[in-house]
Amino acid sequence: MRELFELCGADPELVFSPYCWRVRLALAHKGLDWQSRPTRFTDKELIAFSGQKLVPVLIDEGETVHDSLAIFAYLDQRYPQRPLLGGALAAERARLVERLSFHMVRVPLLKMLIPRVWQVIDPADREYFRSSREKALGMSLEAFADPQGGERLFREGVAPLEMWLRDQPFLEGQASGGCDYLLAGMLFWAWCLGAQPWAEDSALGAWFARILQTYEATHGPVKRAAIHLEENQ
Ligand SMILES: N[C@@H](CCC(=O)N[C@@H](CS)C(=O)NCC(=O)O)C(=O)O
Repeated sequence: MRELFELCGADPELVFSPYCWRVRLALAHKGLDWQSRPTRFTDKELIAFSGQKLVPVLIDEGETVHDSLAIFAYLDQRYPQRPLLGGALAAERARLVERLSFHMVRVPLLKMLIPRVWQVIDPADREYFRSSREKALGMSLEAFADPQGGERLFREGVAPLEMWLRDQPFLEGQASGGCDYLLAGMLFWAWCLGAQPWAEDSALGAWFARILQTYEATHGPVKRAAIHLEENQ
């Protein structure tokens, strides 16, 4: 059996982590099934066997792999059909895309999504979420969160991708591949938390819809949170 330990909210079906979504999309790309193991922020004992504290963690045929990009590489090596990363050179390029998406997309989305994450997580996770994020950010959640500013930064960050996707249906060309899923995982994070900072009729919006539809065609509707935020959030 293949098991995927992935971050969930108070509702175990609400899976929203960008890194876990990358792995779901990669498994779907390979045509592989998996059993979800919903894991809350503080469920560290559930993943202790992996020797570290973050999800996603995949158990496949007795192998334990963590880290989304390492899981992509593992899946390519174990299941060579429909490569995600391709050869060593392509894998290095994917690492570059991963770093770019981290800074240009992940940071703006974090500014947008913090109030939403706060709402969906188990109340028992909130103290851990606050203290771990405030330590990493070097400031309070309230000082960092800026939904409008984050949305503006997101649009600026994805502007080059918008141009790219006007010329071809996927980042990787005519068919989706690892780089598409590295970025799409970030957008699934927003989507599952009920946000959509891209226009539906944009090239980026059409690209996201293609990836979402392909995933939903085999795995059913993706669960989204119904979130009501105050005017200024
Ligand atoms: N580089 C890792 C990052 C994994 C990561 O940051 N996971 C987050 C979920 S969004 C996590 O497990 N957080 C739990 C915690 O902060 O304790 C990857 O690509 O998989």
